[in-house]
Amino acid sequence: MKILLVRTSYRLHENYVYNRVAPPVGIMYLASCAREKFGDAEIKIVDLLIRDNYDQTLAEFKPDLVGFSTLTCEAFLLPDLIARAKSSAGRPLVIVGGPHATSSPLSIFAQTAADIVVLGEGELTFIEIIEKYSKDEDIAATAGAIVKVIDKKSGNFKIVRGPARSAIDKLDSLPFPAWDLIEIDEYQKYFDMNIWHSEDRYMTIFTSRGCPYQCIYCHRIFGKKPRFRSAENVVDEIEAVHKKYKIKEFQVIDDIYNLYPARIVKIAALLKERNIKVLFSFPNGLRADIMTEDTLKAMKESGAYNLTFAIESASPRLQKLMRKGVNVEKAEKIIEMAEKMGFIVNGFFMLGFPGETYFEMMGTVDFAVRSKLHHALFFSVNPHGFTELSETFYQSESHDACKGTQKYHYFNRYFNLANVSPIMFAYIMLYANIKFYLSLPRVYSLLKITPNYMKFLKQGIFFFFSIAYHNLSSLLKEVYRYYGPQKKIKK
Ligand code: B12
Ligand code: SF4
Repeated sequence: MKILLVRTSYRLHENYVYNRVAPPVGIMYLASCAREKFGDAEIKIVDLLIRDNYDQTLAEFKPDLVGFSTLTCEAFLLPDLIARAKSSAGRPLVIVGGPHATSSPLSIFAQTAADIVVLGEGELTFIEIIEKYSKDEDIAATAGAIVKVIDKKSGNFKIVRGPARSAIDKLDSLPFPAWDLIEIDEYQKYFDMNIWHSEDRYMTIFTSRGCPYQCIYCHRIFGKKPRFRSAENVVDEIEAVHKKYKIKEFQVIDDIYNLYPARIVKIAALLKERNIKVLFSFPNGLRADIMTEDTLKAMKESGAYNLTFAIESASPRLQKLMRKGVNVEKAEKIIEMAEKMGFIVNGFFMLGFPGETYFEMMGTVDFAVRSKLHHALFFSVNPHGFTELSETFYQSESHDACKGTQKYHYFNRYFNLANVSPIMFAYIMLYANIKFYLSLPRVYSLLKITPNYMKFLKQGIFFFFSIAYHNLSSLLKEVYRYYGPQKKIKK
């Protein structure tokens, strides 16, 4: 069986501002699982984020099965990509998985020629589909999948949804991601999730799945029950990558790495015991109000130098509404402590929650500005499908998870449910960035702490200017939309 796994890419479309890359950990897991289960399977990965070799691979490799991993903002690319796969020599079975498949599965059947959509955590479902397909067994009703069943006589099709798939409890049972199937060195040529790199070469690592918190905007790919790989298993992976690929820098992309502090302490102890000297950054958000001094010390000891805290809003009302419930005062103290301990400290903020007022937005901006954060990202709230946010607040006719999906980008205000006008919203986004960075003490502390000036110059400076440019042009567009000639108003 020849299997091609494709990560779709947004790099060519208009939303260029947060144009980052990261190794495609999800499909690397699928590949290693398929290889472990079916020793004779030939597998290739095409990562369109870094290289456009899709048609060439289809023509030369002639896969029997093509699996796509897609985000909602890339979903508009699927119809064409799938059509090209379907007309290629191998006439492959097409499966779509990943965040968009989990968020808006039915839209994929409506818009593309995909055969199967896989929901959520994909390894076990993927293996079962391959097994059934290779034995020519019926795939419909596979747990975790939705299958298009075509009536051979009439040509009509129906959609069969299998039962829910249980989560993988023992994450240690999964093989490590298939690093050999990606071009590791290509990733360092592009901007990635960590603008403060110490080393050029890096690898991403995912050490836990599922989160017990209930934030209304969050994906549910891995469910609500947290599951952790053991400290030994995590350190084994780090050791393997370090030895095999001489990589020293790891980006931990867990949703909530610091949920289980004892494991962090154990990871630090094991790295020390095995004399593995590596560096860690956490670009995907840690929870500040459950962080402790001991956990920070253990992280520092194990080589962590760059932390990101997802605060989102300084308003207690909005913390309650979004069900994140961060204790903002505690978060502020932890940020200060982490800064004192010598970490680079980043913050994530979201503006534009339903009913959010001007004063609430400004309160969040003020919090960020007065905090000891080195770097802050101000995102606008967007409703992804299969989140409580989209189900509760965006049930209007204007919300169609398939329409304009390429605009589902953290810096775009595709919807505005906040209690401010679009112009004011755009202005606050611009103001937030200017106010945060136009501070001499902050710029000084940033320069003092940057571990790699070249990387910072390349990534950081470009990043700041692109955010400023994006925000300024959004503001001008809103002003033009409001005050410009009527005929030019875009609906
Ligand atoms: C690393 C990361 C990135 C990286 C790489 C993204 C990528 N395409 O791989 C970068 C930095 C590029 C990125 C950028 C963005 N990201 Co991002 N990112 C993540 C993050 C933190 C980890 C992804 C990961 O590797 N997970 C670990 C692996 C194991 O999980 P996985 O990829 O989901 O794969 C599993 C299943 O989904 C499934 N599966 C996946 N693919 C396939 C394919 C097949 C065939 C099958 C059967 C199964 C399957 O099986 C896998 C194993 O269980 C996730 C959050 C998260 N916890 O997943 C957000 C996440 C994917 N990002 C998200 C978003 C919104 C963005 C941005 C749009 C944000 C922005 N700037 O505005 C950008 C833009 C990206 C773009 N293409 O335009 C959302 C996507 C929601 C959605 N419905 O689309 C997520 C889920 C976070 C969230 N806020 O909810 N991101
Ligand atoms: S946003 Fe973070 S804390 Fe909230 S549910 Fe998602 S992963 Fe958990």
